[in-house]
Amino acid sequence: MGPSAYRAAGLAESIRELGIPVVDAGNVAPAPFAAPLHPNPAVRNLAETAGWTRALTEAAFRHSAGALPIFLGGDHSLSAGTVAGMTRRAEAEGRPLFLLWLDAHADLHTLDSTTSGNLHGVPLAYLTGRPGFTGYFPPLDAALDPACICMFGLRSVDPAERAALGQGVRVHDMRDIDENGVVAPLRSFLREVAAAEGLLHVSLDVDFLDPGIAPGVGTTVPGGATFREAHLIMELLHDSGLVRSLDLVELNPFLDERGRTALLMVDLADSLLGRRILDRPTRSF
Ligand code: DIR
Ligand code: MN
Ligand code: MN
Ligand code: MN
Repeated sequence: MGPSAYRAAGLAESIRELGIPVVDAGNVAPAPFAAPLHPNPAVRNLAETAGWTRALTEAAFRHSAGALPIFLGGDHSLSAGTVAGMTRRAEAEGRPLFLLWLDAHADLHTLDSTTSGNLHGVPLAYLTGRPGFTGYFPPLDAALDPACICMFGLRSVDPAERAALGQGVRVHDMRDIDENGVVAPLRSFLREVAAAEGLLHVSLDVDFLDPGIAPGVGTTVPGGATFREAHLIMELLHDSGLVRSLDLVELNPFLDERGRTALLMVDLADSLLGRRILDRPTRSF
């Protein structure tokens, strides 16, 4: 129901107000995928998620030709497909893909290490080519170099994810953001993307935000990004001109309070696409 909630919150209309043409490409349907049973009995919805990954990889590649696609979820497992598709897009344009992961969680479990069995916890392990996905998920064209990934907002990391974090991913956890803010670390990452002439994909998990402003997600974690920290990140991203694609994920409208989380996510997408404080319509959340 996430995509419907974004449509109801006026995502397309508010982007059009910025003078940007918008096409709603509709919903993606999962492709069939015959995944064998996994030895980890916790793993849930494996074949279905692999099928979504296959379909979303194609959709992301196709819809990113000459456009900036916004992928609406839905579970964060969808990024396994959208980022794989954008890796293919970057490859086709002869440029490296960089990934900004805005999330309370690291989403670095393998199919073997996950204990919740929720596959929203595995996309970054798949995308960086960690072992154990062969035969269970579609084969990747190319694995993403962990050095091309930057995380902001981390505050809930499982022990099995900790070791993988040491493999070169840039991590700005909430402690780091509390001490240093978001501006300097983000600018330093963006400088690196610009220097490498990279394409930037941004993956925004609702639980990156503090639950006080964004209750509409199943995995709230206290101590998240504030309203202004989140908008400032989006404003800096817009100024950089480097963003090529965006995921808005993990919205659960059934947990939302009168659509305020959906509206906040729409507003953040607007900031990323160029809306500024002075030309923002007055809204109450
Ligand atoms: C936990 C929670 N690490 C898991 N992950 C979440 O289920 O693997 N990711 N909520 O967004
Ligand atoms: Mn996530
Ligand atoms: Mn999360
Ligand atoms: Mn999640």
